[in-house]
Amino acid sequence: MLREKTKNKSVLVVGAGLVGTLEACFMAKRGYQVHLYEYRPDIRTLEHVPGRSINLAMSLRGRTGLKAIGVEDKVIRDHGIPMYGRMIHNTDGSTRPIPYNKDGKCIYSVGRRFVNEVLLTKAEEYPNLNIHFTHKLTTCRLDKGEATFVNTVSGEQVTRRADLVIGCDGAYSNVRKSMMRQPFFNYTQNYIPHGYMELCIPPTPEGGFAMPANYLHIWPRGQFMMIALPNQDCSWTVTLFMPFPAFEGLSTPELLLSYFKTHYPDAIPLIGREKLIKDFFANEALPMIYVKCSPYHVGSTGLLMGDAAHAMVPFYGQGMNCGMEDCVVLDELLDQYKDDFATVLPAYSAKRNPDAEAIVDLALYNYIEMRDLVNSRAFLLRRKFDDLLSTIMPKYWLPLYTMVTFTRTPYHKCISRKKWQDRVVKHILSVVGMAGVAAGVFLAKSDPLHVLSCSHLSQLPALLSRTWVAATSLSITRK
Ligand code: FAD
Ligand code: EGU
Repeated sequence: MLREKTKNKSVLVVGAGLVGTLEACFMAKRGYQVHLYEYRPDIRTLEHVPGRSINLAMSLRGRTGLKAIGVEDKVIRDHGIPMYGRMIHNTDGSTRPIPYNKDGKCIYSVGRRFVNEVLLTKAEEYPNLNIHFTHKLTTCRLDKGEATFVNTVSGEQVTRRADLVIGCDGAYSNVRKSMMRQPFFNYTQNYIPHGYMELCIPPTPEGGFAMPANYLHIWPRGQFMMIALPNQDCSWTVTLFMPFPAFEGLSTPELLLSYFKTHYPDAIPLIGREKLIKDFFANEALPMIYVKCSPYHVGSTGLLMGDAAHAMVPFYGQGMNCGMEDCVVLDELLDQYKDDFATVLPAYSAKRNPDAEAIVDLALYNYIEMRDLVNSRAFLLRRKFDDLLSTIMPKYWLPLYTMVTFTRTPYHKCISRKKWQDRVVKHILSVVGMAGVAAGVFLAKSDPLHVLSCSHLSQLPALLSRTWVAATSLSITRK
């Protein structure tokens, strides 16, 4: 398996999270001498892992990364809980399922810790991969392939050198910090006004799921939103999203309960009144940040991947998926340019940056859309129209979330195709609108009462199909 070209080269990966551990496996598989450094102790030895979200939605892009190193089945088949659609919870407690896909395509709810552990165990199978836990990166010189760590147990400081240092140390990356003074390195970070808090719906007394299991449950409420993903043990992780001041406003159990009674009445008995109060006041709201930067590389010796390169808000369920796809894209370029870092790294930055920034934008756009448009009728109408077109032309007209979730269409192309679709829809609607006015005038002339009787609606399908032909032939060129 080891290749002549790579076996004498060393790669140092910083951060043994979801992306760093996967990337270490990819590089070990190519034959590099890999060292993976992680701040925390081995999570497999811990009882409780502190930190963010317990479960995540995994879709095609993440699965492609897992598959390449042979752990897809272990995660998806043996562990993942399929979610075939969203289940919308209305304020009156009624629910409505909206499937993701007509062919039964689905996404999977996976445990962050489980996936990380599977990846660590896989990493240990490579003889040329070494993991160093409790090592915190303090500084690095990416231009020299150098990184300095503090052993958090012994307090000892060590400096390591490698042919390539890859920073996979998350949204608050220290590796990225070291790039700030690099000429032409651009960087922005933004906090959004919302925070999130994780709550829990326990299993029923019989040990089953308290809600239909194979859905992503959503309580959309404009400024507020709640989302629930199923766990292996039949509990649910519920994530409450609210502006920080709103969290602060819920300062007493009475205020909390009345807020839940107003917005999520059906969730109170599911979580349990006492547990809701206990967990809410024991937890704190956590901030959400998004990060854009470029380029991702320094010469032929340094690279950023995963959240370190492109942290995003969670409103598309793509952060981990995108980070895992990073590993696939880098691997493809290493193939293409025969493991020559001096060529591969600039090519990676050039290829990946437009796509990473596209999904950062899409996630942010979704956050705004969820907030402002959930109840807008025009939005729902547009959505229906979109669905109609994708039924008519399932190959050609994919809704945006389908391209993002169920294909590996480069993210920036998802956006340009969506923009093209929006232009087409606008044309169709305006042609339909004009045709409607013309038909109205015509009918009104022949029989004024007839217009009010609505019987002309029967002509609408024919009208629609004709205007469709008209609109598409209106030289709407695809970009
Ligand atoms: P991380 O997972 O943050 O890992 C970074 C690692 O680096 C950690 O192990 C850390 O200990 C280590 N580290 C940090 N600093 C140092 C240092 N100085 N020295 C050494 N090691 C260090 N994504 C999805 O695809 N689907 C979802 O449904 C989804 N839901 C989400 C919900 C929420 C509420 C949030 C906040 C995020 C969600 N995400 C989701 C995004 C996902 O969590 C991240 O994109 C993903 O974890 C990024 O992986 P990473 O390995 O790049 O970073
Ligand atoms: C947010 C927080 C539903 C996990 C976007 C859908 C998310 C996830 C959606 C979180 C939503 C929003 C999509 C998936 C997924 C939906 C998606 C969002 C997982 C457009 C644990 N989003 N998320 N869109 O379609 O494409 O179901 O924290 F509520 S999975 Cl905000 Cl597909």
